[in-house]
Amino acid sequence: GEEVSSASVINKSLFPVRNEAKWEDTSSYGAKKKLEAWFQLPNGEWQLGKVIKSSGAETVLSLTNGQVVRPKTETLLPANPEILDGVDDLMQLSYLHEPSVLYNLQYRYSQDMIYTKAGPVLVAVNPFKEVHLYGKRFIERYKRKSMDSPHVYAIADAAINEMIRDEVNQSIIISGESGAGKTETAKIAMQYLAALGGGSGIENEILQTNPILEAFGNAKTLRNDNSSRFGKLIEIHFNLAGKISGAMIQTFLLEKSRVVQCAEGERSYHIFYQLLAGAPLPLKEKLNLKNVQDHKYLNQSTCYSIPGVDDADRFRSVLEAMNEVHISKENQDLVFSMLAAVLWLGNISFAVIDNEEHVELVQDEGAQTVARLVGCNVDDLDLALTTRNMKVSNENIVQKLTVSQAVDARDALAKSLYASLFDWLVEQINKSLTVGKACTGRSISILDIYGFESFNKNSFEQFCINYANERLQQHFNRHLFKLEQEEYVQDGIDWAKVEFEDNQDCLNLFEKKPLGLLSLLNEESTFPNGTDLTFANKLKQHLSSNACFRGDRGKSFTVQHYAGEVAYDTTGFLEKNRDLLHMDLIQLLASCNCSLPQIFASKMLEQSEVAPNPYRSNVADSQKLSVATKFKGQLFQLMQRLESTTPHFIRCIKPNNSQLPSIYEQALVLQQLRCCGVLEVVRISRSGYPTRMSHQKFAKRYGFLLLESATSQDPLSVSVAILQQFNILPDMYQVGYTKLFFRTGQIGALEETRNRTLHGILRVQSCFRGHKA
Ligand code: AOV
Ligand code: MG
Repeated sequence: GEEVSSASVINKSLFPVRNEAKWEDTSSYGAKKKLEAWFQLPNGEWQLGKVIKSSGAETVLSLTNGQVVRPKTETLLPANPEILDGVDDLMQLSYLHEPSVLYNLQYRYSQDMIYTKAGPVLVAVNPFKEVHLYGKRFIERYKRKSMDSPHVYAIADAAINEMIRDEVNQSIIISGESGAGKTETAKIAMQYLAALGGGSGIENEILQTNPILEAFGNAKTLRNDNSSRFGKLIEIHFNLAGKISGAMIQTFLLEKSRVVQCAEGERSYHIFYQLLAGAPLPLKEKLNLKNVQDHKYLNQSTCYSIPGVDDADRFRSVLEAMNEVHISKENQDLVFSMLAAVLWLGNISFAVIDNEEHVELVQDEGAQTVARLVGCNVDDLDLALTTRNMKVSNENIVQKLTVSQAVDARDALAKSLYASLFDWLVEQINKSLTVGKACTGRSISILDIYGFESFNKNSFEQFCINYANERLQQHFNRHLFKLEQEEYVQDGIDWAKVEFEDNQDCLNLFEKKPLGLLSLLNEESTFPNGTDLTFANKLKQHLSSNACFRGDRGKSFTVQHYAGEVAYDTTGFLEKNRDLLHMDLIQLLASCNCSLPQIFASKMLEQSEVAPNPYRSNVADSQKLSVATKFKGQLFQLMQRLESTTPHFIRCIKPNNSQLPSIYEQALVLQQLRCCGVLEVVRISRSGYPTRMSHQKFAKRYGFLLLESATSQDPLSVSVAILQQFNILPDMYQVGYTKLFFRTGQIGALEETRNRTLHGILRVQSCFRGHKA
């Protein structure tokens, strides 16, 4: 890995290293005055300054660049005492506000300490370089508990211990925006769990599912060279002896559209490029594979490779992984045939004959190759792609398609083949992972789902992704409040329940029946005359009274998400929600003499039978459930499953948009902290008692400040004496059975007195030393 001195790149003027705390406290009694304070620049960034003078309303502050400013005192935020620099839990900060949290994370990040606790949540800042925190040695240390700094390993370890101790299933829920490090974090957690072993190589099999799923479900986007385009939950099963007995993977809503179209600078799914680069010659010939540039689905973007990634090499890793999870050679060949069929579908074109009345498949190399790979007749392929059988009042009529309808049919077939292949692969992997079938034990689930997305243009994909994030956020809120409040109750302190801002209104906006976003979308999707515009208009007509909704001009609307506003453009919403594969195409697949298309077809038919939909009476409609409905169902199931587990939350943060190491962009980090709810947790903590210290520690740390010794030397009595001497108001703290609980800022004042006293002692000592010399 490349070694970059992270500290060197960091903007020093923003966050000076504070090592010379010599400035004087000019106030007569310093307890309430800060020596340093945070000052907000006009561009929104925060700078630390030394307080030169404070006269009530105005404070004179000397910034690190030498500039002296005189802001209103009320606009300043107090800085934490130095002793709190880089604390490994944000809960330990006396002053919890945006600059102090930002500073603390950056302080740690510059020293490659990318993990920090925010109370019960682990915050992970993406290093974009190799950090030496992983591997056997570290796993061992966390297992032996000889290391306890915040880490994914520590979270995984806690999950294992709690699973065993409480006999409750656990979950590790990872969130954060695209490129923040969720997938890497999930793998690190899996690594730790796998190190527990299981026998018969099951742990290695579990790890080997990653290269397969990433090859088929990840792609290079503008944000992330290895962006997951699906959500994943992996449930790892343990037997009664605490060893891994198996696993089960569930996936959510793969982004199908990428198979047939992708933006400039992005790529389609990795596996296509890997296959083209890495397939041995005989396979290449058998599948009639050409160069990347020759396949239309891949050449819409001129991006064919990823810096630092060898696709051919990755292909070999995927083959190895497939062997490891027991996908037979024959099945592997079938998989590659399907991939090649998808690629060649993209090269199929249509010719207009009979004055645009009729369109015909051009029976060239593309059409021939597709027919051969899926095992059908070229004429049948032609018919399925260019005509449509319809039943109108018990009469069969054949409708001829226009060119654009035929192109849509072709693309729908490609998307559906790929998505079916993905699902089938997951099924094969699951079969291999559940050999043991030991349902007697417990499980730890790891959730790696797409994070909240807000782009300049947001479509149906973002709509679904952000809806999923609203659900997850609710889960996050509920559990954090619960945990927080449980600790108070356990330690026996008085506690009035904290109210918090929940996102139920936004969830209602999505889920309410019949007047919610999802219901209205589904309804409009079934109207033959429904368009994206009529859909947008219906939303405006029915939802404008909802505070989380705003109708915009034309086909747009805005949702006030917990993480911020997102403006959606309804273009393509209905089509993507319907996601129809016409019955003619399903029948074509069913008639193929290749086993995979047959299996795919029967799955689709099965689905349409078990899920009849009253307002989708057209028999030709294969998928009776809309995408949104299926997705919502999956999410509800997921939430139910997570609800029965003890959750462990990891929030990944992307420190810059360039995927580069050692660059920490304050505004970007801040926006994510706000979005992903870390500041929310901090806010919750502030209204409670964020600082906790055991009686022992408190007595030891501040006991020497007592003017007269306490009546008893036991830690609790000493603690109470300190509280009294420093006149800490009764509603600023609570005394628990084992700990003292403080409101924010209280320890800060004590710390300063302690520091001043220590400084005084030091000064006196150096004086003496001076005399001797
Ligand atoms: P994501 O899963 O959160 O994005 P990834 O886990 O794919 O993000 O991380 C993006 C990239 O960041 C990786 O490919 C690594 O190069 C780097 N990275 C992340 N975590 C680490 C780490 N702990 N150590 C070193 N490098 C890391 V998305 O799936 O796009 O929402 O959809
Ligand atoms: Mg990912």
